[in-house]
Amino acid sequence: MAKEKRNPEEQTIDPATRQMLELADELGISTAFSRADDMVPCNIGGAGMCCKICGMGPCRLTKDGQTGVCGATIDTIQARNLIRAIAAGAAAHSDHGRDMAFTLKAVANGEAEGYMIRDVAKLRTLAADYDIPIEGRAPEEIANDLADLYIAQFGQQRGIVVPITRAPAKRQERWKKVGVLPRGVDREVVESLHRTHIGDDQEATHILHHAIRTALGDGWGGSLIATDISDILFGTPAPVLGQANLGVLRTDMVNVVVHGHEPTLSEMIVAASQDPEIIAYAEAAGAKGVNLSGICCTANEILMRQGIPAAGNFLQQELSILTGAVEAMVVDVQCIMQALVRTAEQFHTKIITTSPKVKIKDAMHIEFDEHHALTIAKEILKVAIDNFKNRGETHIPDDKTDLVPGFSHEYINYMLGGSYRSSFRPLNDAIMTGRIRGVAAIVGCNNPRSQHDFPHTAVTEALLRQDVLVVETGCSAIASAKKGYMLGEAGLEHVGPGLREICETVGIPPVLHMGSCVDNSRILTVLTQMVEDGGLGDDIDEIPAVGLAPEWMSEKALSIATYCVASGAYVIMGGSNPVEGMADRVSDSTIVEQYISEGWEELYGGKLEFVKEVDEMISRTLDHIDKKRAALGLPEYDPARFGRSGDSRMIEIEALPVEERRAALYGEPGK
Ligand code: NFS
Repeated sequence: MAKEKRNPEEQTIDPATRQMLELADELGISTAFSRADDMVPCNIGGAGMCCKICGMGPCRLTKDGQTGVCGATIDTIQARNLIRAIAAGAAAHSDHGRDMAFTLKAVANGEAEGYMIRDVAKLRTLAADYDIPIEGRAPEEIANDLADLYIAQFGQQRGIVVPITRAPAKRQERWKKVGVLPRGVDREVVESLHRTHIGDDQEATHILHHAIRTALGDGWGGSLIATDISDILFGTPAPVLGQANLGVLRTDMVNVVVHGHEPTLSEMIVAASQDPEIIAYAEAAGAKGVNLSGICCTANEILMRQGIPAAGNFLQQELSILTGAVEAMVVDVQCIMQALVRTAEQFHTKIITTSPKVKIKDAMHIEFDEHHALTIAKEILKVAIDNFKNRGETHIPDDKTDLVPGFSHEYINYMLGGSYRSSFRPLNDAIMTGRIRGVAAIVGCNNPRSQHDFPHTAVTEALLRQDVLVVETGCSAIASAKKGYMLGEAGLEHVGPGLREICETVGIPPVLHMGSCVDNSRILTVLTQMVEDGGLGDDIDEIPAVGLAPEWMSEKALSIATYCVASGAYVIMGGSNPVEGMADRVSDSTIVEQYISEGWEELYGGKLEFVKEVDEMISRTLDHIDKKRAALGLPEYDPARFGRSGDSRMIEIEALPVEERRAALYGEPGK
């Protein structure tokens, strides 16, 4: 296959990214975009047809009926590759959850410098869910018990992981019947690895049965634990004003970009950056202070809680360094490219690794320890400030867009019903009447194999026009933020009439930012409450909703997709299909492809499909939503019925002559 070099217009739709890619070309610096163009993907491995789990191979199965040296068939190999990826994704999310649980334990025992329990109400609600006594106890005592309970979920051998008891009752019954309730988070990941060792589980559907159990241990285990504890320690998100894109970098301040996933360090860096000692230190270095911004899911964590701006999503990490304006990029875990170090060498930027689990060759390492977090955060900021004097020419794009993130499950409840009648009732009602056609969760990564941000925003725009309410997390959320869909009125011209009315009445943007990738667990709890509030069936698979990851690339995305399917959702993944096999040559789809779609749908009511074309993603989403509406006996979606109340009606009324306006507002006199 010939190598194809794309120009910046073809590589991304984002103007700031284009500008930086042009600069990279000029300077002869490689980026993930240019490396993707140079590296032709392996079509054998990419389609799941390569097995390298033992030393007799690697075996490449490219002909119909061919097997590996051990006799493994293509189905076995594809299923093994898929479950291993899911297990790695589940491990990454869950290990994050574990670290959060240990931090909570340290905070409860007064051993974590700088941290405190910020959301006592959420702590008490969760503790009560698990029968931990709350009356007459200090938050620290309750937190200590909750931390112990959560820590135990990882190494637990028998029983079920406790957060899963928060799923709808009917769903739990289904999981019990099929035998996929996760016993312990780590146990399921380990079993995935054991089953896929040479000479073990060799029936594709049996392997994939355990993939469901492993992924459920992530979504309703590790990830949900991570979200719960982040809210308890740093506050449950509520709307706040923020900004997104590379234009958030400043010429007159020390720029520190935090990148990765865990909020423990980044939250402390936020606190340290506002410390008078650090501000004075920065001023002494000739800067106006420290300007923090985020990349990837760390960006989402501090954006939705503190309004700290997001410099960009996954594919903008290297580009932020190309601006020449970043004194330090501080990274923890996940989605961090090794290429950052080579790029940083061309500028003055210091790459600082902080996790005991992640070092990058030639990067500076300042190890984070939650017991001395504030001290370490200040040390890191001083390294950045000391580096300010080495800054050369800068090229900061002008682009930045305002947004309002922070739509946690709890806030949506409050927003729709106030403190005393918090509820999802208005949302359910709007779906039932057809004002809102359905709900789509658009999540996940960027992938340089597609045009950066295009699949995310194209799917989002099309669904908004069709009155589909969109919730987003991760890099997808940052893509929408940059386009302005997360700012009330600003995004509304793209929105269908019924959804527009709801946005205007409730005062929400058409796309709700629900947090980082680990916070896809929030989407599970939202769907659960939609079921519990009634009118949309009695299980998640009955809701007219679809999940999409239009630019997926990470193993975590596969784990998320799988736990959403197991929870009843139809999930569409864009880009490459890791179980495509020889589908195009032998039949319409492989056995594994069929099983994760039709097979899983029979068992869980949700299905997983890999769809390359954006238009196809949109049409399958709408078909599924309409099918679910029909199954619930809801009226057929008809955009002509709505859009004549709320603000748009007021605009029409205000344009009328005085008498008619009065009549429209107050009725005819005497009537
Ligand atoms: Ni999630 Fe993808 Fe990474 Fe976050 Fe972005 S790349 S799977 S969205 S930052 S985890």
